Amino acid sequence: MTRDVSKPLLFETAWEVANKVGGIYTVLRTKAPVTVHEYGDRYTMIGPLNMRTAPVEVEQLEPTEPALRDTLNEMRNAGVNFLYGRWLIEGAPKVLLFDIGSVSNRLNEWKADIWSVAGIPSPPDDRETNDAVLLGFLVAWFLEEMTRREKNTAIIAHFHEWLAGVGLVLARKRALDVCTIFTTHATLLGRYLCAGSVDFYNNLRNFDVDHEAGKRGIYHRYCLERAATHCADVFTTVSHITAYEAEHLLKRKPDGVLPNGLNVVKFSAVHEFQNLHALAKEKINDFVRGHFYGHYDFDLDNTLYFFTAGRYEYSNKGIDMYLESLARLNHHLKESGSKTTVVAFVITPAATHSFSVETLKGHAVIKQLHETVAEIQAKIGKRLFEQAARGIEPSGADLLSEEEKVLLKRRVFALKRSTLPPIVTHNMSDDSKDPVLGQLRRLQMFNHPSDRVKVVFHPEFLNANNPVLSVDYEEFVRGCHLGVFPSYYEPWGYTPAECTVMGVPSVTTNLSGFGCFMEDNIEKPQDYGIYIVDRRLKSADESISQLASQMFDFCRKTRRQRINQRNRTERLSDLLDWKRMGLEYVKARQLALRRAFPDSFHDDLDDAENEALRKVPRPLSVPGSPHVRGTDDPLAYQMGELDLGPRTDDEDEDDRVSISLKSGDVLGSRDEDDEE
Ligand code: G6P
Ligand code: 1S3
Repeated sequence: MTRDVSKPLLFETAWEVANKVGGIYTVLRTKAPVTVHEYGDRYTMIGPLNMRTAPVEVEQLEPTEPALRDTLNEMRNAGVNFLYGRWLIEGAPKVLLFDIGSVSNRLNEWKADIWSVAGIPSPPDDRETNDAVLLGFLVAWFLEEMTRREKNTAIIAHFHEWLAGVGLVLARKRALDVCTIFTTHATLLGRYLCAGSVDFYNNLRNFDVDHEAGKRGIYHRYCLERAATHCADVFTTVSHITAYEAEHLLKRKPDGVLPNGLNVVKFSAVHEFQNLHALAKEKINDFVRGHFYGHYDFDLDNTLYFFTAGRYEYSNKGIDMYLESLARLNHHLKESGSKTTVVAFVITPAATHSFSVETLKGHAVIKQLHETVAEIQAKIGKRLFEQAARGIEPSGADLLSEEEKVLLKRRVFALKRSTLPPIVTHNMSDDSKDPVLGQLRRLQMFNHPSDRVKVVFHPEFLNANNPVLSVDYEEFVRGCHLGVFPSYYEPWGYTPAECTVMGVPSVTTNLSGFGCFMEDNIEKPQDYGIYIVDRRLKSADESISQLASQMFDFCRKTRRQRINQRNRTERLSDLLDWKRMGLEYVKARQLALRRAFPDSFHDDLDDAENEALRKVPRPLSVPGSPHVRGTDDPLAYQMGELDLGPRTDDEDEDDRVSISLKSGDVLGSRDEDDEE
């Protein structure tokens, strides 16, 4: 059928629409403004209805567009419950959240259906697969009704990750008149294989995928993922390294790579983010004083805060390598007689009971000391004023009353402690089996006064209502000096990207999508505060040494050098802005339209119209798309058919900020006193 492809409708389905689980939530949320800018009301995100979060995140609306209104009415009449409305985030995209519980009575029927149409089994007790089936059938039902009612306009259905892929498989099996895109943000098998003790990257070509999936009890999930991959008009992933992985594990070479961006908010005063660093650091200082009470014998002015954060995938996220390297850093700092202290945080959620008594006590005694000093300070001020007003010259000797001296002494005694400062802030549910604690014990990192590297394991995500570390994640990142993310399995990796846009240097690896992207685009990433550990060609031991020496070099920077480096890091944020990255999504949609509706692309259209159909819109008031190394790179998966060719000479000079990144420092002039 011929459909009008000039103003298509776009439905983007994912499990994490207004439903925070992991990185895909960040993709959808931060990408919303550019997609809404391009599609306006023709864009709707579809996901599951999470009754805990949706009511506070989504404002309910009545659909007005006839095809959508009638479709939803029909589904409602058939017993489907949903929430349609506006997601209250920047861009305010329309969302349609299906209550999968309202159709759970159809689960067995639909599972039988997916078996009969696609030959995919779904065992009874896999909750995630059951949810995926329910959501998938609802989405396919919705798309089918929409295509019946909306006959003229092309419809693009974009699905993220296997959990949303069932709808895509059904759309293909039912031959719905929509074009489809499948984006995978990881592969199921890749994640499982990497978490085991497998030499993953050297064996990618050789895995017997069905056998490996079966061995791990995920064969049915793997089938769903692979089916979505093969049913899509356009198949994409988030990085070249994951494209390579997908080609071997899912057996389809991706049509392109859609790297993840961020919604970059620039402060009008360049120095603002530096001020924010100082303010947030002061809050972390407060925490550190409380946590290390009794052993707080180091100078906070010469203390650096390192951190790693993310889901608790111990080896995939490189937490193991982080801890090993910290132990070596500790050794180097001690050996070199350094006066610098590093407080290294691990922020990752694990099963806990509550904050430990020791942690709470530390913060209580420091709080008491704060209050006592503030009280005494006020009294001293009053006394000084009285004396001066009466013409008596204050001597200073009698500033403190005997009572105040005793009170202060008591507060100081309360700070004494016979144990070392804890390495974990909470009571763990299973202390003896926890991998972080196990490794810290093995490495003998117990926050001894002689240690130059102290460790704090905070096994819970941060939030500003936290009684001991009262900062949200963003504020915490801003207050730190270095994010360390030595991942082994990381299709993209938002954590270092978030550091970058906040002007905080970070460590990543050449096995992470982000690390490879930076390596591809920037001549000397380390000059911009992006340190890349080689985990591809080096042995684990060599990688650990490399990371330890990167951290050691960082510790030797002066404050001035750190400030300069933060400025340079922050300048990279344009490179990660969705206003650039979103162009790859634009290309993917164009390719899907061309593949699904070839008859709608008439070569005999007059030039202007033809141009309008083909041309990727210019980015929104920012420089053009970043240069990605040429196709000689074996990991290069360009958006083949729609490759719009090399950029032309008539583009604005300013538009090429990142194009010359490989050959020169064009992200702004170097600071006078840059050290390297
Ligand atoms: C920012 C602030 C400065 C502060 C500095 C501390 O740049 O604007 O006033 O001195 O941070 O940097 P540091 O790396 O020592 O935390
Ligand atoms: C995935 O989430 P993860 O942390 O399980 O998707 C993210 C968004 O694309 C990506 O940044 C991350 O590397 C993947 O692993």
